[in-house]
Amino acid sequence: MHAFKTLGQFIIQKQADFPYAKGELSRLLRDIGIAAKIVNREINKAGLVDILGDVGTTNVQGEQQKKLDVYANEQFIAALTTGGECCIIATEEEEEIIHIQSPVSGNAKYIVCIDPLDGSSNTDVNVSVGTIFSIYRRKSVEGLADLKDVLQKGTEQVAAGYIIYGSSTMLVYTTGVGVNGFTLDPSIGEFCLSHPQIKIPTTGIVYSVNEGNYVHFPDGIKKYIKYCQVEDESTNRPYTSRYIGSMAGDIHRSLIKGGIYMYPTTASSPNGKLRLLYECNPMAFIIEQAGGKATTGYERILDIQPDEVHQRVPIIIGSIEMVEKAEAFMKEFSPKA
Ligand code: P6P
Repeated sequence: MHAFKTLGQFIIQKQADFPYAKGELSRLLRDIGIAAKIVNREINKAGLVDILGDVGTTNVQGEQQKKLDVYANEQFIAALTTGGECCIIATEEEEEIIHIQSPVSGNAKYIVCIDPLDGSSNTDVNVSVGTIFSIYRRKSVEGLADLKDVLQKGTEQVAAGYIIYGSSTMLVYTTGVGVNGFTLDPSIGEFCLSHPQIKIPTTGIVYSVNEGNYVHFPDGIKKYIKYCQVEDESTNRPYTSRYIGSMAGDIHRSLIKGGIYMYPTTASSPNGKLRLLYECNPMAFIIEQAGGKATTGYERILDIQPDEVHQRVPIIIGSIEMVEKAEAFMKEFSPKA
């Protein structure tokens, strides 16, 4: 019988890291873990029931919503509402922020920004998808929390994490004291500590970018991609290209094996495609906590002051030596105007 530590046991044990913690963040993380298990169950049987395919509606991004998108959004909102620790939710699936008005959450102090099912276009073809979340403490001290409590820099996050629904289902999160990974054991319905204190390798041999957009990339990114492809045994090049079109999957591989993931500006996404609040900031917090780096090519992702909820930014993230090499190419060939 192996001795395992469940997510719940770990959260409670780590609560001691925060002397003033009264358990609210622990309960909030527990609520997210519960919703993740419910979403996981539906994803795992999606091919068997009519939950795939489009619902005929589109989300704020103008993307065709898949039934699983809608389902996942509903489950995380329900869990966070019932749990009573969250006062505002900003979700990719809704234009406006959601104020949680319930007796139990009247004094709730946490804000959750979430992409309930990132990479959902992969659900029809059985490729990994993910949930990405970011947690802030409200700054306002009186009245209802509002938009300014949501538009906080990534450096203000109190926790961030992702769930990856892949060959196994994992929850990876940080509260600013390292990064820990938990694998769902379906036989007991618990996330169990499987990857304690994850550290991202300082370098790697995998670069991850949608090269279909190559012609529209900044010259610095083009030069970096060519650098990755040049033969040089002393630096293990040419690197390998891997891109699955699901941020959680591409970032998770980089975290475990080392590597770099990039979503630069393109013609169709002049500010980049990925959203600052619920994709780039949480992933940047996790990767920095694991010893990596996350930048737009010009500035640290976590230092950006958000202007609006669904703001997009370009991102270069992963092993620190690879990210710094890409930054050097950006500085030389695509200097900031
Ligand atoms: P493209 C999924 O839609 C997503 O937000 C990320 O998960 C993924 O890395 C990226 O967009 C894929 O975008 O334009 O390469 O299909």
